[in-house]
Amino acid sequence: MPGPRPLPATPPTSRRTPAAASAPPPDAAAPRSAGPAPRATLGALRAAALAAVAALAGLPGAARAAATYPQSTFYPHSEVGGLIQSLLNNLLFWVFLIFVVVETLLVVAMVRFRRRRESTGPPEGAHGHTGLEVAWSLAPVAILACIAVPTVGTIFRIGGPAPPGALQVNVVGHQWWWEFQYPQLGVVTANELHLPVGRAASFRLQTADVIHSFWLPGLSGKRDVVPARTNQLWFTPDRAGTYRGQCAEFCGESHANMRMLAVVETPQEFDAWVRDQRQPGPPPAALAARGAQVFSQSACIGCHTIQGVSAGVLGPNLTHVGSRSTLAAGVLPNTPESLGRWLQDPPATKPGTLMPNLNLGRDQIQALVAYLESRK
Ligand code: HEC
Ligand SMILES: [Cu+2]
Repeated sequence: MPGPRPLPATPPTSRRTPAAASAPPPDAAAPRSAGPAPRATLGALRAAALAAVAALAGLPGAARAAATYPQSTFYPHSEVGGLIQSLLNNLLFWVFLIFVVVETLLVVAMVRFRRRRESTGPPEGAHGHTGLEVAWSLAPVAILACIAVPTVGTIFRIGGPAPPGALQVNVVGHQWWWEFQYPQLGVVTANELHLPVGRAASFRLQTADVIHSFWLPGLSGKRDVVPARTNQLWFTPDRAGTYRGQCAEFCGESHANMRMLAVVETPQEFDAWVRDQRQPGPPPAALAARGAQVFSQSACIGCHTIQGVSAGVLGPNLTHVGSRSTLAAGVLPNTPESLGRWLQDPPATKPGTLMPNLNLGRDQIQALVAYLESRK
């Protein structure tokens, strides 16, 4: 922005030192000039307007750059995400319009009614202008209506019941991981949600402990998961892909380590995944068989379910842990090395985790890794 400039069109008024302002103007009786703003002021205004337009023109570029960020809400891939996005665009339009009108009036008032050399005393006020008063009472009503109607409409559309035939998913937030149950399919998994593209998914959101918030920014808005309450959320993913999400409500030490993935896939891929998840898992062989033995003789069984082996519910269901792409809610990639690291000392990897260090020996860990990784 250019700095203040002298106003060459009316040189005497350009320097308003306190002395000049207090000096009695020679033509004090002359009516206050309301002529066009001096040319230099208009030039400065034009430059400022151009700068503002250039900055705004940069916004879509910034939004495009956001597409490379995996947790951007700006490129939604569900109809619910799209509704929220168009509401945002709608509100941004009104907000921008209000900004332009208000700033224009402000600048016009500043230029047109500025103190002039010839002016004396305080400026004249305009009192009791009924037209103006009605206008500035009605304008906010109109603006609020423009904002409220689409907002409330969107709230009702996305807060209503899921479309018929939706896939039911029960989400349970835990410190610090997500449990996903598919009651219609008899599948329970953790941290990695699978959804078929084009079919509505209806979520029942509950928590096992404190308040969490379920958020998959690329697919929909947030929904809190509140103790002793069941919240609802639904959306229909419209593009296959892997979407990242995470807890969006501070829930303790490892809140930032409470991530999830939503794998949106074709109905055939989804059905294949469900088929695999419903299998009891392969019989363990060789080293894995030794791992199975360690597992069923350790504290693991008190906290973890493996179908046909144990029924603990404090930690994630491990029946098909080998099929997931991450461990400990997105903290580690699911590789034998990082699984070994996890089993050796969970709290060292994930501060505060409710899985304790069980002081396993090296060969126990090796056997457990072979066993768990074989559980695809
Ligand atoms: C006191 C309960 C408890 C015990 C005992 C326990 N775990 Fe865990 N386990 C947890 C919890 C809770 C998590 C979730 C950690 C997180 O992500 O914050 C977990 C996570 C895991 C994971 C990662 C799963 C995933 O999908 O992210 C594996 C693997 C695992 N445990 C294996 C074991 C094995 C093997 C044993 C026995 C040697 C064991 N656990 C004993 C509570 C327990
Ligand atoms: Cu959290």
